[in-house]
Amino acid sequence: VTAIRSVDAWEVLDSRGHPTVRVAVETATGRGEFTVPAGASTGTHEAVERRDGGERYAGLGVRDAVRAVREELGPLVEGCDATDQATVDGRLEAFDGTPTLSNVGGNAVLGVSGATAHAAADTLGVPLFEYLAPDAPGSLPLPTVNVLSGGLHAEGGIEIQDVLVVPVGAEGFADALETAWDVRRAVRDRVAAERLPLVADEGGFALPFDGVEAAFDLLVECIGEAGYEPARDGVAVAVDVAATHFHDEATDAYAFETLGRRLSADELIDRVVAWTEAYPIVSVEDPLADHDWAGWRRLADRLDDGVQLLGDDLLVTDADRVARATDADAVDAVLVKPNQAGTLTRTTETLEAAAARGLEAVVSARSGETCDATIADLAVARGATQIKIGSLARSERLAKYNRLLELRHRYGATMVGPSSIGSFGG
Ligand code: 2PG
Ligand code: MG
Repeated sequence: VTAIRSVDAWEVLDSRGHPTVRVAVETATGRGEFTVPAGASTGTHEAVERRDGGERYAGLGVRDAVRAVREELGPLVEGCDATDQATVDGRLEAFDGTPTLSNVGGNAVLGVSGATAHAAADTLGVPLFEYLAPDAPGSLPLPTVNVLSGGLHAEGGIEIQDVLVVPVGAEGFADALETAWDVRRAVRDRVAAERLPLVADEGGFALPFDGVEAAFDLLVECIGEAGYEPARDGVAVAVDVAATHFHDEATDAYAFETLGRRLSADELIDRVVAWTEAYPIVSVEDPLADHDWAGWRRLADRLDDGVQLLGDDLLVTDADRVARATDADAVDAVLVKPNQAGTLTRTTETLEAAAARGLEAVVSARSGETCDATIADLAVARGATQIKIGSLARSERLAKYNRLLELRHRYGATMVGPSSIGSFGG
């Protein structure tokens, strides 16, 4: 009964209004859907999205990927056991034949992979997290919540992409969400006194700061205004520099418009270290471009033990790159995005590689999302200690936070949180 009977796909629109792929997989008694997310600040080595080009939707259409699911990938996996994710994903990967799934398209492949897991869980009559979990119920991740946005998610703003609030000292997941909400509200109240705050791709505020430090200053002040203590073990701050997107290969420099000049890798490293000394920052993501392994290593040497160095574009949810980065001592944590990997199996292999090597795992949404909440179940099932979904606004973000609240309420999952950042209970 768990054999895949049919695979269907169609084009839908994501939170940026861009076309994306939705796939439905059916067995004799079950059905599952998955909708593929999309990044804006993508890593050089991640799975490749297939887009149609041409006039339609400014070239962003995904009809070719949809057709590939219906005509090529569907027939390939029909008859396979939906509960045998590794075999399904193996067939998809072998058919594509490239590491980045550039022939068929990572969006086509991940659509089938994700919908297969949902169909399997539905057929077995268990919630997705339980189906994906070796030991259910797992623990809830510490939320890292976007408050201020820049980079490619809020053009015209600061260079760095996300300034996040991390409620390290919260009593549990619900308390962590409330704390982050209070801080976001305090920022909103402060800004709304002068202007209507614009909301960026992930629901954070896009503000015209004079420099990155002004963004940190505002967030830290608002943590205090909301009645909390800005501290690494209280209410802390995280940053996603997303440096790849403002690194200029020709000059090997980082274009820092708000400074009015370019920074070398070492100047950027100095700056990042200075931020962590001046502000209660507990996590730094993608501080350097995704090719600069030596730079990451130099920064790792200089960062305080209480600051987590988190690889996103550098690691692209790839188990081999996780191994390389841990051997080089270049990261403490890995960001995990299923659509960077291209299949669920590769995603769980990356989570396993991280666990085996003592790295923290931060399961993450993309900037282009839908109300698909699969990553919430994945994070809980696989014991990810942190999650990054965006801000506490916009339905595509809240669908995932709300799913975590459901896992807490209905299944009793509790927050454990990262050992490197703090310890939790409840
Ligand atoms: C990131 C993600 C999510 P994008 O860089 O971490 O914030 O952004 O999906 O655009 O790559
Ligand atoms: Mg990132």
